[in-house]
Amino acid sequence: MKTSEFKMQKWMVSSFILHFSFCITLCVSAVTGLSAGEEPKKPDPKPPDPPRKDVGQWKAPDKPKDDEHWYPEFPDNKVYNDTLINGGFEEVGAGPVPYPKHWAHPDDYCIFWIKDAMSPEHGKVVVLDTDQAQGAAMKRQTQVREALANGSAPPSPPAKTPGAGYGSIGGNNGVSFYSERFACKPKQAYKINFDFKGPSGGAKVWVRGWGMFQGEERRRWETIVNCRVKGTGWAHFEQAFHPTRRRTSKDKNDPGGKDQDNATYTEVAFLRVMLYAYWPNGQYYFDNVKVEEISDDEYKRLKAIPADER
Ligand SMILES: [Ca+2]
Repeated sequence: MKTSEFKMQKWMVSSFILHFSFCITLCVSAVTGLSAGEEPKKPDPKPPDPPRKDVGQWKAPDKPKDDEHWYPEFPDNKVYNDTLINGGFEEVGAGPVPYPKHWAHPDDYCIFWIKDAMSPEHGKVVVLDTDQAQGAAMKRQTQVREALANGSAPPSPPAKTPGAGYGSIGGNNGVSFYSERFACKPKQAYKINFDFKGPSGGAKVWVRGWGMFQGEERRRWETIVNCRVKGTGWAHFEQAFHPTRRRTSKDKNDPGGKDQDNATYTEVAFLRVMLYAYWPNGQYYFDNVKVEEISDDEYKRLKAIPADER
C-alpha cells in the first residue's frame, strides 16, 4: 500500500470515529438533556402534598366494605353508643382476648394495648408500631380478624420484623385502629382532643361519619387532626368539627335546605374515631381521646385558631 493511500485510509477511519463519537454524544444529550461535561441534575424533591380541600367537607361516599380489609377488626356495634367511650383505654372488654372496651382488638404485632412505662400516669395506652414488614403485618391482621369472627383467640403473633424500610406497613398501608360507632347529632358541633407521643407528622387522628346514601350505608364525611409535635414527650391536641354542616350559601333565593346561618345540613348517622400512623416507621402512642359537644360559637372560635397554636 502506498504511503498516501495509507494516510487516506487512516484519515477516513479517524474521521469516522470522530463523527461516530459526536453522534453518540448528541444522542445522549438528547436523551438526558445534558451537554458534554455537565453534571446530571438531582431530581427535584417531592413537592408537599397540596392542602386537602375535602377535609371537613362533603365528600363522595365510599363503600364501607372498602375499609374492612385494612384492619384486624372493624367494631360493628349496630346500636350506636351515645358518644365516644373509653378513650383513655382503661376499661377492659370481655371476649376471647382482652381489649380496650368499645374499641377494636389489638393484634399484638402492629397494634398494642399496653402501659406506657415511661409515663405511668397514662395507665393503658394504644401504641401503633409501623416498623413491620407489610406482608407479615397484613397476614397477622387477617389472622386476628378470622379468629375473632370465629369467636376464638388469635394464635400468638409471629416474630417481629423491624427494619423493613420502605417495605414496611408504615411505608405502605399504615396502621389503623378504630373505635366503635357513636351517634352523630344533627346540627351539632363537636371537638376532639387527645394525647399523642411519637415521631412528628407520622400520625393522624380521623373522625369519620357514615350515613345512608341511595339506600346504602356509606362513609359521608371525615376530618383529620395531623399529629405534628416539637418534642419527644406527650403532646395534647384539640380540634373542632361539624359533621352535618355543609356549604354556606349567601344566595337568599337558594331553596336548598338553607338555615338561619346560611349553612345547609345533611344526615350523618354515626361517627368513628380512627387512630392512624404510617411514616416514618416507629412507635406512635395515643391516650385520653375525647369527643365533646360544643356550641357553634365555640366551634367558630376554635376554627379561627391556626393549627400550630392549638
Ligand atoms: Ca390511659
